[in-house]
Amino acid sequence: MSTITPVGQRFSSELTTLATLVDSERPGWTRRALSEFDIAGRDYARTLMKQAGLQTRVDGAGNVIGVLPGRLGGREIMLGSHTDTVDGGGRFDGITGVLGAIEVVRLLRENDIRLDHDLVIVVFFNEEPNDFGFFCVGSRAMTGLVDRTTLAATDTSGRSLAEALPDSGIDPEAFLDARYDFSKVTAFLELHIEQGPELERMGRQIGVVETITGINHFKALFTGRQDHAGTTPMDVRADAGCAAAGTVLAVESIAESGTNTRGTSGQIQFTPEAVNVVSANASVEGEFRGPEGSWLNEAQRRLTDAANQNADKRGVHVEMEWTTDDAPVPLHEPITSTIAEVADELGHSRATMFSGAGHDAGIIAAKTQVGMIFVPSHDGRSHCPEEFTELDDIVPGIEVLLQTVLRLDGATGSGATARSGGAQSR
Ligand code: HGY
Ligand code: MN
Ligand code: MN
Repeated sequence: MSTITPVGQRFSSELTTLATLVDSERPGWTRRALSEFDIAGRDYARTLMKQAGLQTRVDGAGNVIGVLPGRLGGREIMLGSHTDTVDGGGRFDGITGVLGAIEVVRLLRENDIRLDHDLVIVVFFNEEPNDFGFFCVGSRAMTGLVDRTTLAATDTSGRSLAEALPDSGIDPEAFLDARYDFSKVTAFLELHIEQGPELERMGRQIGVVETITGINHFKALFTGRQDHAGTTPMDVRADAGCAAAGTVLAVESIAESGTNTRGTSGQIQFTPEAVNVVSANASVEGEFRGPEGSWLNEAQRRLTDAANQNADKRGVHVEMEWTTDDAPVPLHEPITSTIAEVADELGHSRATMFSGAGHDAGIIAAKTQVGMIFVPSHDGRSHCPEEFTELDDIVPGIEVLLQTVLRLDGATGSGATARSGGAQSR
């Protein structure tokens, strides 16, 4: 295997530039989908793609797609991730995979290596949950998982996704028509930070992802009766806020019942927000995650029961909606074992892992073979300003990504050719 060392400084300076394209009025590094900052982030990534020699376009769903034509054409290897962040997020989630993929393109060209396959790089639109109840929006559009129901979804102000998309330069009709032809895609690979503590705890450099978590999102709306907080006796109240609070605690206790299972009530709203008023309405939005579809279904049933019990005993009405239920996604052989072999041959320690985070890879897996490569997260922190991965921990991930591409190209084509003796990139 010819060792080609990624140029860490390029990655680092591009990460720094991307980290300036954020909403400075929000904590951490905030570049939420459908914001002006997200547009700037994807535009910057497209500029880097062009500079790396890719033919670029933006599809009907806002996905930025770059192509490095192969010797034979016709078949593709796809790499990608996302540049949008959560509110108050970090600098590495998604961005590591986008900049890492672009670095792979540069290394191939600088070492005069021409793949058989076309190499396709994708910056997926809107991977993080948006205000309309959806996440992995761009990859869902590419795989045909969006429809007019998606467009009709509304945010808390009542605005629909269809009304919001044009502000990001996306025509709702083109959004519905953004299916990608995956029949020519041999494999999809995503480099990503682990976002958890396992690699650092084990002292390993590379995570070879076996399964991506299932995710069930819910939205519970409680309707009670607005009353005076001082004069209304406790036994005649219909307190929507207390019914919601009991449901939040049920999420926690249900999630504690499984292995690698998680439950989070990330958004809670009481209306009116007044310390001396019994809340008329309350909403709870959250999710369950886990490696087993059967557990997720059982958790969904148990929480629906708990919400109804918390509402009934207070004379409150509840409506429970499950907005997404993505089953756990086993990733594919021989992609996974190829990643492991490459890590071994490069001398990078590795561990097989479950991903508690969702990824575009989990959506693309319905259409082609998929593999994921993790690099460690410092203190296991992510979706927060403390999210951090050392550059020395990212470079091995890019090396594994590059060599896995070469291995897959060779395994399913006649193999990449170095037009001249490949120079060592430093
Ligand atoms: O929420 C997730 O798991 C991912 O980081 N979007
Ligand atoms: Mn994320
Ligand atoms: Mn991510």
